[in-house]
Amino acid sequence: MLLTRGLEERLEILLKQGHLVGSIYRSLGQEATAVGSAFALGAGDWLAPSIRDMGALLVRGLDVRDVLRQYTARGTSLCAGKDNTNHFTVPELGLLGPISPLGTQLCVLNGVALAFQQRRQSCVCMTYQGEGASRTSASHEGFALAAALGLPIVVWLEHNRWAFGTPSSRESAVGDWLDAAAMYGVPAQSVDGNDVVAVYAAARTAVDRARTGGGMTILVAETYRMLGHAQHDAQKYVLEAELEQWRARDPIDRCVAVLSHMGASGAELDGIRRTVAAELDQAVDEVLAEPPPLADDARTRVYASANLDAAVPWTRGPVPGYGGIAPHVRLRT
Ligand SMILES: Cc1ncc(C[n+]2csc(CCOP(=O)(O)OP(=O)(O)O)c2C)c(N)n1
Repeated sequence: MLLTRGLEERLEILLKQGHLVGSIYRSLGQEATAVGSAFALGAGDWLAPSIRDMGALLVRGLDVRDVLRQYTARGTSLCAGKDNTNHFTVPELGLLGPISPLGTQLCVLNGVALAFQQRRQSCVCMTYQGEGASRTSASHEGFALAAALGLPIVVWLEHNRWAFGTPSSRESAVGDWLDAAAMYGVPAQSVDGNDVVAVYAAARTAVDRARTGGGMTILVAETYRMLGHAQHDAQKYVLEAELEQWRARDPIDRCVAVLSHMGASGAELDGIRRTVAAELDQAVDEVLAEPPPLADDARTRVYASANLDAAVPWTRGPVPGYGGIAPHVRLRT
């Protein structure tokens, strides 16, 4: 959680210094949901984060330098400078890049989960949606299909009270977002999203259920978006008193309190903070020294096969095995 927060703080500084080409969407106050949940996954599982789930990427093993390269659009970045947030897929880490039209990501991850189910692989998928995203038609389709097919998937509904400037009370007629989750006929549970241990425990139960054929679980993380939607949003529509209430529930402070109660010394905790800061300082220095993309990088890392040539026209042809009846779009190589 400290690594997540420290990394995002550095990104904010880099933005103000002019090193970022886009914006940054902080997960301040929501770190426990991303981190605790991802810890419940194992090797071979897949995770599709939302923009607020930096912590989940780091737990899955993404190098902080890869995050910095991405936001500073380095030629060395996962998208070779073509994306400036986290829209990348890393198969080796089981990471499926977020998809910008809200709600659609669940439908795509359903495809991954369906493949696991059909191949009888005991792997699990996990994804996240803001409560705003969960009001889209694509999201409803995704939930309905995953529930009907009993797909091995865990979905976090991150109830952080805001979708851009719209309060969650204006996004839905339900008062309790657990009701919205429960309507799909699958197990649903409300979780204190600012309590990393509670998040992990709920995720673990849901992941185990999915892995053993029990199908989808929806987990509602009760949390709060402590900053504006992105850097350009000063969050003027939020009452200071409300922010104050949630500041008192800061997930890192709460975790520190638990660790102290369990016997961790102040020196130990300071040591963790220093290690994290040193790692981030070094990563920033390294990445800023790396080169920008070359013009040719615009053509790389877009398609799965490096041999595809965008100059060759797309054509329609018969699908093998369907008697040549069904049309199919494919690339003539
Ligand atoms: C279908 C669609 N509509 C609108 C947008 C623009 N948009 C991007 S993020 C966002 C707010 C999302 O709110 P929520 O899902 O609650 O997630 P949060 O930002 O609170 O984490 C909006 C409106 C979009 N990307 N896709």
